[in-house]
Amino acid sequence: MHESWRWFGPNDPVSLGEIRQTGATDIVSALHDIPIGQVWPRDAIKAHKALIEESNIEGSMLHWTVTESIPVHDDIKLAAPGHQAYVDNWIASLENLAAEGVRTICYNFMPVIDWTRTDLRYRLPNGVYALRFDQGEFAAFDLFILKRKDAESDYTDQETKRARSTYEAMSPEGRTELTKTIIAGLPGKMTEAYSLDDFREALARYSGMSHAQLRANLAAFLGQVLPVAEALDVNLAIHPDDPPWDMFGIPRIVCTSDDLDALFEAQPSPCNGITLCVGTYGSRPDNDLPAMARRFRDRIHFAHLRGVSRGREEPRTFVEANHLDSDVDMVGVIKVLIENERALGKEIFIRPDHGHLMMGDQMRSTNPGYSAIGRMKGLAEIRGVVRAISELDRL
Ligand code: DNO
Repeated sequence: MHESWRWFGPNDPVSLGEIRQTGATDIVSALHDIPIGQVWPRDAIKAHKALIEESNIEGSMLHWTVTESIPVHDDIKLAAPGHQAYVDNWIASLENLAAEGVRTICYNFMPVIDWTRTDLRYRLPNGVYALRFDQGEFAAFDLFILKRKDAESDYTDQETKRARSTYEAMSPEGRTELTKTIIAGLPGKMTEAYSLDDFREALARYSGMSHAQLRANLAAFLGQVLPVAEALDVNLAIHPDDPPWDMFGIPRIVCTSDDLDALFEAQPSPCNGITLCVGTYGSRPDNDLPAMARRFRDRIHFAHLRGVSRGREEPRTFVEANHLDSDVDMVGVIKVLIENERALGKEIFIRPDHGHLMMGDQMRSTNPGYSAIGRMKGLAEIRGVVRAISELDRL
């Protein structure tokens, strides 16, 4: 297993020097400054790579091996007129990355918004802060702040009633903060930041879009990308929709095992792979993570290791838990990933996903979910599990 670490580039408060200290060997990164839909020029990729490798010394080498993510322009997801230019650009970026040796590419196909939370500083009893998604707050935003047309039909009467009380109990600052958290998006997102009006417009473009149509648009996109990926030995790794269910009345199509079956049926190429984001898939009680790790064995090129604790009454509400103490059987997942590697004779990239905000990191600014110490704790715990399983098997 290659231990990787996400680095947002020179503006990331967590420096390459700190990453080096965690013992990670591989860097997951992207050219975040390039506008969505534009080509990543080979020179810029080369320079980014050089920056990562510049202070390498024997015994401490970092390499950029995984791209997370090349954003997919919404026009591609909509198959809007003129979207072919964006597909061509996406393929050109892939070719330029491959030419520089970056051959694992994470991406997602979430309409309008990327990963979403409602609370970026949820205090746990031991004093750390975690990311949280609260379905009631989300509904309050959708119904009473965004006032989305026809939103009522997506909620039961009881949910609407609860959302109204949640909304009424929120201070004006709280409402503004929630709005910003949802529509401005989080670091690492692959969609635009919106104003409330732009957001309504972006959603409206999808009105009437069915799951089948969105799936067909993904398959058509991949139909053009995969032959190039095959020729260049590039592995694509689609990231699931986070949270993994429909939001704002528009379809999300990478949420479950069945969704993945449909994806591979539409495009069987071996380069059509996935990012097993354990935390995202694990946000649904009907996703059995060790079973998925086994089932999609030869499709998993990259894994995000983290887990959530789901609400007892409302399972769509979740808080990001300690890496080994969530609702997901993390040890079971890691065991399967190790078995997969042995069976296939190849190593995958894993990274600790999201960490709690803790200790000294509480005194500085870091990107939500992307603290240094919390992620290092996650990585250290995962590393321990990997080592223990690998050694025990040998005894
Ligand atoms: C959040 C991440 C996402 C992810 C993109 C992948 O922490 O999982 O930003 O990188 O959705 O395309």
